[in-house]
Amino acid sequence: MTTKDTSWQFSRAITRQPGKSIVAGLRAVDTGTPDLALMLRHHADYVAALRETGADVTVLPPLEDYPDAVFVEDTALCLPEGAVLMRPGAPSRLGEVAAMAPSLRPLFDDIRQIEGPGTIEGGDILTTGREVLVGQSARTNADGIAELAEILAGWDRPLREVRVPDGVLHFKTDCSLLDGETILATERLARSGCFEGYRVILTAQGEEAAANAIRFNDLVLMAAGFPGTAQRLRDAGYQLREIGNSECAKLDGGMSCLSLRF
Ligand code: CIR
Repeated sequence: MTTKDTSWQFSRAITRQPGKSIVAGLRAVDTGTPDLALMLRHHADYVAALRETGADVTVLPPLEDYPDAVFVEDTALCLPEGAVLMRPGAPSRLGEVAAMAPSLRPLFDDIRQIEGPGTIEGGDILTTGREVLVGQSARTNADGIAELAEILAGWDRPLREVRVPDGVLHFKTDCSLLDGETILATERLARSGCFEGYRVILTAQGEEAAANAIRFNDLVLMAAGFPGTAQRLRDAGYQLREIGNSECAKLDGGMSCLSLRF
C-alpha cells in the first residue's frame, strides 16, 4: 500500500474542450439545452485554476462524435503506478476511451485496460491515500469492479466496493476528497457509513450538487452557487476556487468529471 499520501497532489491534468455536439449529451432529467459558449468560458476558468497550481494541463480538442467527451474523468483511472482505461457503462461513451488512450500512452509505463464484459466509469472511483473506493452504480457493475480489483491488487492498492444511492449518477456525484483524511459528501451518501474512519464535511442543506468538487494541489475547485458549502470549506481552512458549472450541471457533470489528474 502507498504510505505517503499524495492523493491530492498532481503535476498534470488532461481535459477536453466541449464541442457543438454537447447539446446531445446524456442527462437524467432535461433541464434545458447547454449553452456551448458559456460552457467554454467555464471550461477555460477551470483549466486556468488547475494551471494556477503549477500543474501542466493539456486541453484536448472537442470530439464531436462523442457528445459527453468533455467528461474525460470517466475514461481512465490514473495512479502513480499506472493508468487503467475504463469501460463506460453508457454505450454512447465507449469510444471515448480509445480516443483518450494516445494521450496517456506516452505518460505511463504501465497501461491496463478493463476488457469487459463488466463496465466501470472513472466517476465511480475515489482514490484516497489509504484505499480506492469504487461505487456500484447504474454505470459501474460488479464485474467491472472485480476486473479493476485484480489490476489494483497487482499494484498493492486495496479496493473497497461501496453502493451509490439510487438515482445518483456516480459515486463522486456525491463526494470528493479534500485531503488525506477528509471527504466532502452529501448527507444521503455519508449516511450509508461508507466513510467510516474519515473526517466528513457535509454539503449544506439543499446543496447536494456541491459535493462533486476536487482537491487539486493547494486549491479546492467547487461549482459556483453553493454559498453554505463554500463557507463550510473556508471555515475548515481550504482555499476555494468557485467555477461556473451551470452548463455541465445540465448534463449531470461537475468539477471532477472535467479532468484526469495525476
Ligand atoms: C454522462 O451521463 O455520462 C454525462 N452526461 C455526465 C458524466 C459525468 N461524469 C462524472 O461524473 N465523472
